[in-house]
Amino acid sequence: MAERNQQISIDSADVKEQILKIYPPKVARKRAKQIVINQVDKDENVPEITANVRTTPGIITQRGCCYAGCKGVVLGPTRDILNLTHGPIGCGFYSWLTRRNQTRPGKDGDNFMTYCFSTDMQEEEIIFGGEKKLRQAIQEAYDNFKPKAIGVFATCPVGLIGDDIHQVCKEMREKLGINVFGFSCEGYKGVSQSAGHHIANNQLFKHVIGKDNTKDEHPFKITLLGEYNIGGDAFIIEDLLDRCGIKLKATFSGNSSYDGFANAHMSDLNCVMCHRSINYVADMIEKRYGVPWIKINFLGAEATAKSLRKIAAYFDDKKLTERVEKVIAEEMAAVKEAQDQIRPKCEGKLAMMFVGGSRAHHYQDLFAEIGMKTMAAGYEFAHRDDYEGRKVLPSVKVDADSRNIEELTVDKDAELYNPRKTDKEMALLEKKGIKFKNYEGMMPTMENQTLIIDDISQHETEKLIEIFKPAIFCAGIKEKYTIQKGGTPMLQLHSYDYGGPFAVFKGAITFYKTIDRMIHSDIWSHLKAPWQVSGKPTLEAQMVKV
Ligand code: CFM
Repeated sequence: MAERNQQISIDSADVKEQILKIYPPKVARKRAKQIVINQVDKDENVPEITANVRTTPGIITQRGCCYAGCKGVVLGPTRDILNLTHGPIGCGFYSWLTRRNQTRPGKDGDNFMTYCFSTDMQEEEIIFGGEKKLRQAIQEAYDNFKPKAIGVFATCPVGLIGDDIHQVCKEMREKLGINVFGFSCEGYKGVSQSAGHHIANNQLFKHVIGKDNTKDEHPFKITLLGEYNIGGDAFIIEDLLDRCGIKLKATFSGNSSYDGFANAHMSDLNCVMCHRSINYVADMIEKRYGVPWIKINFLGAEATAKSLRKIAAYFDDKKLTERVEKVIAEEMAAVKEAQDQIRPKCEGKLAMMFVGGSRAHHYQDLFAEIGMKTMAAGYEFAHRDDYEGRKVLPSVKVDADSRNIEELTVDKDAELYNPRKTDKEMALLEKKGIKFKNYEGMMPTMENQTLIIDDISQHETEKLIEIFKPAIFCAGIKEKYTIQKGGTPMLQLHSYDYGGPFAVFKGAITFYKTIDRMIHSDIWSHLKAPWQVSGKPTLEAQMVKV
């Protein structure tokens, strides 16, 4: 077995075999398609991975549900849309303040995030229907809080008993004179939270975006899509953009407001941070209003500099470019100093990350900046394009689960469609290396022979750690304690373990220091798991052969 923290050469095919060998043949065959050994050719083509498919029953997955993706992820960070869960109290309660999306109160002070709103369905509603209770709850929420908008989220039983939340929302919208809209995001829809993102995006587009057409004369205004202000990331991104003279009109949906969403289509460029959760909105805004989108990344100092330069190049203004370069130079001085201190201590050490649908890619840049290598990575619920790059989209099969989700047909807006750049300007920008509507994916940026694993299971996690002994493993709360008890430093990349922010230049420095501290703490060498003390496992079990 490899020594911890050493550069190692292990045959990935052998590792894959070792991981799969415990599974019954049918499960092993299925998992083999989700465990891929990376191989990038000169045209950046990579092997195909199976993703966005149902988890095999019996496998311990880290995924969440559709409701979590809609109510928790995309709409959760909206401070002044009152989010009302229609369902049993558990769904509302367990999606209440469990994600570290921070917000500032708006000018009007409205911030409903600290409240948990639910219809608290009981047996009576399950049997006789819950629409009456929903109507009452919307009324009560309105009477108490007078919000601008109310979002209603359906949970599993609502879909099963057939409550028509959209009809209730329509009635209440007319009665109260505020925007009330619903999300059919029952937990069972789709194979993971990813379906919920799509449903959230569709409804935001249908019911909120485009409601306010006020013009904004700022010359460099952008909207940030797919940045959720975990641990304050969006705050420091906004500060940085401010210093560069770029106006952040709206963020979907970290530190966001209803008014920001309603007017977001009036900005001149959409910058997509988390492609997985929100690329649909970027596409729809472009089709209807003519606002182009680019992929940016504010995780990693180099990636941040590159993203700022892309934005400046898009606006093609000499003063803006100079200002951006000045800010980059100022920030990079401190970044370099931190890298010089930390890199020699971390160089060559191994990292692994299995997170959500975008961070397992973005955070590799931060590790690389202190010389660390990502040996294995994967997403919980991403699709093939997040792994292989957006160019594979035409070959992604539409399966039964995706068919469950409405595909909106979007046309050009008769009055507001306004391509921000002419075809000629766009072609020129492309020539300069700015790719529009493009996301290169995780695999083309990773080294050959690294392991890419989709929807990783607990067994596979433990096996990887046993074989590679990585210096650090990044994942979420569900895996955290088993990994730590086995003596491996573990950083939560969802919540940042109550640390962060990790975005832009300042966050990069915080990240380097966090990693350095974690992997050099000697607590791990003092730790002995119970089975290491007794020499025997504390519990044994066998897989049923099918
Ligand atoms: Fe996008 Fe996210 Fe992520 Fe995601 Fe998430 Fe998250 Fe995530 Mo947790 S929207 S895909 S559904 S970047 S909550 S802020 S950290 S799994 S990698």
